[in-house]
Amino acid sequence: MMEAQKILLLLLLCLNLVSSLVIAGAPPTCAANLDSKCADSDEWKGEFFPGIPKIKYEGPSSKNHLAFKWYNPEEVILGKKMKDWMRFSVAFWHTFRGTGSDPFGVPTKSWPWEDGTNSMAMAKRRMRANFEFIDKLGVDFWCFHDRDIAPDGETLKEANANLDEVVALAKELQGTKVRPLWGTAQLFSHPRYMHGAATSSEVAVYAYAAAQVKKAMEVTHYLGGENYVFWGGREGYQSLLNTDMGREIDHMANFFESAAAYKKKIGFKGNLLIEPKPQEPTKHQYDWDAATAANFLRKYGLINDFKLNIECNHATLSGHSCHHDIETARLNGLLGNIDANTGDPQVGWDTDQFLTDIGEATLIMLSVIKNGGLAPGGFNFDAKLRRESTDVEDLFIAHIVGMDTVARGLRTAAKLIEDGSLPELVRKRYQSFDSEIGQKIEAGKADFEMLEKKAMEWGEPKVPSAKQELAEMIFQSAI
Ligand code: XUL
Ligand code: CO
Repeated sequence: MMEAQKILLLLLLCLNLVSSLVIAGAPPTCAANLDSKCADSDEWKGEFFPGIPKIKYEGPSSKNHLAFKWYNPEEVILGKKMKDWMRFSVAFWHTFRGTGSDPFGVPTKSWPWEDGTNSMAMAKRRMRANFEFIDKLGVDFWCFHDRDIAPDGETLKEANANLDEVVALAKELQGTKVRPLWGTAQLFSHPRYMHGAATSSEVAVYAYAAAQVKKAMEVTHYLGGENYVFWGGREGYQSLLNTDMGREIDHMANFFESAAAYKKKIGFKGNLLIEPKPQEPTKHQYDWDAATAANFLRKYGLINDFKLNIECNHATLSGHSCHHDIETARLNGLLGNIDANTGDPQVGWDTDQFLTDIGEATLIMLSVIKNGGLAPGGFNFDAKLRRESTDVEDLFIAHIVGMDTVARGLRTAAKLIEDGSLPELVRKRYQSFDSEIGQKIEAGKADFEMLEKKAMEWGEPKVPSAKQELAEMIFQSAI
């Protein structure tokens, strides 16, 4: 061995010793470098998040960054416990598979339990970390894609076997209270899906996607999942010159029809949810906002079989506010779930940030209250840490601030409803329709001849103020 190599080896050994000493002094964690019992065994009794307590509600004056200031799960607001309004969920793919990589850079996060592989042992260790996280955060739900939680296989059969093994562990770790808010199949990252999954030009890809969804529905059902989601990241086109859009959208409808039939066949009682999105990352997406998705469902006679999963960052990418798409879904009777996140208004792609805007959260909660809640849906944190946030505790802080923001939105929305001046402003704005003629219009009993007679009789209408600034004043004074 050359001298330089010897010195390097010595240096590495020293470093290793120092890190072992640091680890020995610290509370135990399921670190990858512990050649540890926790790698894939049931013997591990240590913690993945040592030093992080169970997160408690301490009220708005608390300065503890590991406590809730606004989310008090058992507190009753407008007749329902906060936890039942929210039904918060942790997204496995961001929280446990997010690495901080982006189109310009490699991963920035190195969680102590990760060994850099996509092995079965790693999948199981991550699953244990997931349930410790969920327990400490105090939520009842989690969401997953098939390929986040278990490694893919050489064949579909092998991939299914991997999934079964990890799902069996998840079932055991879930206990009796925790369950998936929704599960889904990952039909976008593998090259086979480059032309789409249900809308691929290749029938073998359509069949492969169907098989993957079939399996993912089965495991979601087995885990007691409350919903099943379809997000078609690659269902769209780059150019209409080489695309038969009509045929592709028909295929998408065929696919959803088969999924609805299979749901009934296996007795899955949860909702099937379609998640609209304008582009990912370069395609023109077929179900690009709540209205387009609602029209699609109506056109193909699927409106009674599906609801929508509205993601805030997707709504803003389609040029709407999150509130707009939630209201559109609600008014179509389709509001099934919210993927709670936010985008950066200056950055034109899916940044999936944790929602921290209280005004936005209040608007969202006004819709959720009108909807009578979201159950069996909830709020899934489809959100990730910034690339620059690299401490383990950041995972907790991000969820805590997200939960507190939505909780604060609920409190403010309840205040606005109880105060009554905003609903009264809206009621007054439309009160002319409470008249005899207005009621006839609303009952569909006013024909044009009758309306023409009235218009002649009334003469030039007096048009009142919309009082928008007053509405904004009332809204902001409640926050
Ligand atoms: C991607 C996205 C997905 C879906 C599930 O933008 O939101 O994670 O929620 O596939
Ligand atoms: Co989403």
